[in-house]
Amino acid sequence: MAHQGIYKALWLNDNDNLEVIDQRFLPFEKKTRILKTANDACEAIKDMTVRGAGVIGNVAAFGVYLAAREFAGDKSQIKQAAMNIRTSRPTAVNLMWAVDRMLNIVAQSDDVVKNCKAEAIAIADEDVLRTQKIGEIGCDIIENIMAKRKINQFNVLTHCNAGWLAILDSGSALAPIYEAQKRGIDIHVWVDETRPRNQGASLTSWELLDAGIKHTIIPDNTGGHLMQQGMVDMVITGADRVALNGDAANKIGTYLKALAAKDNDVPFYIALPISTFDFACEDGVSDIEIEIRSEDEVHLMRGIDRHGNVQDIRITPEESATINYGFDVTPARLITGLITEAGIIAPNKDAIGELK
Ligand code: RUB
Repeated sequence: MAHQGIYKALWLNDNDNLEVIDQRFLPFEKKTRILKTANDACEAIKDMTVRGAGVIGNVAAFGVYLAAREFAGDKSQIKQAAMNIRTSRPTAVNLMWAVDRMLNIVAQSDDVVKNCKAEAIAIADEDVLRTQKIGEIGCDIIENIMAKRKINQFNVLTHCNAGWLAILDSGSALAPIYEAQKRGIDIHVWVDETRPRNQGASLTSWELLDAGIKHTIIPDNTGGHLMQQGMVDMVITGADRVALNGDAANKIGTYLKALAAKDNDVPFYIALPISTFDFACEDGVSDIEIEIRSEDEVHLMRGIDRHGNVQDIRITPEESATINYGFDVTPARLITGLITEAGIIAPNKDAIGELK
């Protein structure tokens, strides 16, 4: 619930600094990190203290507020800091969307500090409402499929983390699952581990465990087999950027799940707020910039040793080359529908264009 800048994944603390859950240490340790400056916000996005398209957008928005405070309303310094934040990661469009919205306020305001704070809170409050709506609309789909197929238990497969750690306050892909729990639906979630950073194994599982929702963590290569065996009723993922033609960028590996879903007639939905559409991008597969991340994420795995210490251990020969694309693009033809706060949108230019 929205209440004056206090949300599950981040909040304005008593000193009016932005406090965020440090997602790098989950599920082993629940630590927070305090962001006092625009540069702190920028670093937190870059080093994955915070991640997930929605939350990156929120940290960026509050980051512009921190800049406004730090530079006492000096518009040119705020703009420079905002542009640094805007380029901190390339793929999730919510980051650029949020910074541009904040810069609009900066340009129009006399009391820049006050208005930036209000706007960052407004963006976050809107996300809370958007994800509630996404949850309700997505859960209606679940109920429809269950009624049509006369099944009493529902198995959904998800990739990466698109829960409340990724977007305030109930997530995108996980919002229908939280809503299903509220409605008393017997739901079970297949959680892709999501190599190389394991956002599924470490974050989605942590969220679902906390909520008391049945789930099973699976190696990334397992989904196709489960779908072939009739063990998946629906796939839902979030998105980092969806183009005007309906192509959707999401965590690397999403495309393979969509292919397997198509081959097995499993409905494949993407859940996203409208702020994740990039209306200027005509063709997702050819035009969305895909982040390439550090080779270390492939070479090293984070875990906990038998003494309870969080450790990074190497799992590869040091000399072997690796490549670490952060995202891939699922073509629109593989997507059953886009679950947004405005309803279920067909993944094509006509339907998406109407949301502009
Ligand atoms: C996160 C990721 C998530 C989407 C969901 O990647 O791919 O599925 O961001 O976004 P990363 P949201 O962990 O590299 O940031 O839930 O905000 O719609």
